[in-house]
Amino acid sequence: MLSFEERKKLVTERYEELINRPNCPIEGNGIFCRYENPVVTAEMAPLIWRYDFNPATNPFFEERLGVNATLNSGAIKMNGKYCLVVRVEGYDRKSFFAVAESPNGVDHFVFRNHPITMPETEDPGTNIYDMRLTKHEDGWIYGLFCVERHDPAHPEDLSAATATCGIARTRDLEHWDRLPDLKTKSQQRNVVLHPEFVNGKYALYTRPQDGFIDTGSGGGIGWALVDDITHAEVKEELIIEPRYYHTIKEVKNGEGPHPIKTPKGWLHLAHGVRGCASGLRYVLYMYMTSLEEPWKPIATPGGYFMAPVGEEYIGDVMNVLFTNGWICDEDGKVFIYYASSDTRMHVATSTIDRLVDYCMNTPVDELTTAASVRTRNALIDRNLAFLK
Ligand code: BGC
Ligand code: BMA
Repeated sequence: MLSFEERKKLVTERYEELINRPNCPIEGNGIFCRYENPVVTAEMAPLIWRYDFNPATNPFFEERLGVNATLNSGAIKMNGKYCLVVRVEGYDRKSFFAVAESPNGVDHFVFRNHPITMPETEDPGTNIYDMRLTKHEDGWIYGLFCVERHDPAHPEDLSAATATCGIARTRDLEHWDRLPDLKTKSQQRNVVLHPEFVNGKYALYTRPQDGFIDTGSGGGIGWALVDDITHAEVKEELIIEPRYYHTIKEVKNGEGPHPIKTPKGWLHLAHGVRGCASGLRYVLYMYMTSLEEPWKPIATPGGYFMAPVGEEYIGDVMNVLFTNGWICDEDGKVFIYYASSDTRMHVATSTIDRLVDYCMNTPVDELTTAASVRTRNALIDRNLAFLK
């Protein structure tokens, strides 16, 4: 094996190569482009987070504090940079948040020196993850995330846990004010803050669930208005994006990042989950809601928008695509940040025009095989007539 100096040189070269690697789009289905390389991986976590650089205390240049995965990242553009608040997971299974920034949104993502030190509430969490960032019209940038704790009702069951929505706000992604956790009747993961006031109130996309994993009677993506974000409480919840039998969102669904405002309506990106022999399959899908009444669906394209391909299938939790961040540039270009198999971050790019076209003109899922064949035959007949 190599010496301290040789290892340091090799490891540093590999790291530099990764963060300087250019990324190229791959033409796909006309709706979005995937990119050749992931944008943030565990190997791109700074070396000073993982290695002790002092030969007196680390004579073999061992990586003693490894990073297991970089996944489900919130996204926001700030001072001209594309910023991801990455869920970084150590070898110890604890997640924390850290900011990685890129000048162009598709490559050269580099982490800031320190991860985020998130202040705690009086009831500290065991784990925090999956932040949704919202630059709200009140002037603050909010981060809503899942706070997980061991379930005190089941002391004997070491996997019994509770999921709650944590809330914090910042101006610079560096200094965070922690607000009290969201009060709700049920457990919550995937809670997202809408960027505008609605009827003078803060508006949340919620995801009520019966237990830690089971959404059970929680019917899908909910909508709730909150009077005071510094003591946020959900009193009433309306299900706006339901789950259905034998669809891509049969078992669960959840809002991704906050919706983007377009002239035609609010554009939403979400995840849908179904069960299969190999476990849960997570895919991404889209929908749109009304500009004036963001809780009312106006377009629900059937099927998935993105599902894992190739290397994306493989990782810590297989067969999973998950998203909680996207950035829309002034020129209408959209950067969709998604994680594959709870392991690494990718980007896909598209435009508002293409995504709105996709939502408005993709046939809805009519929920039976017979209806799906009718829809496909109608397309074939139109094509045969047109191409004659
Ligand atoms: C994990 C999450 C996962 C959740 C439900 C948590 O312990 O950290 O990634 O979504 O369990 O499976
Ligand atoms: C969920 C999410 C994610 C994760 C996914 C797949 O419930 O909240 O944290 O990506 O499971 O493991």
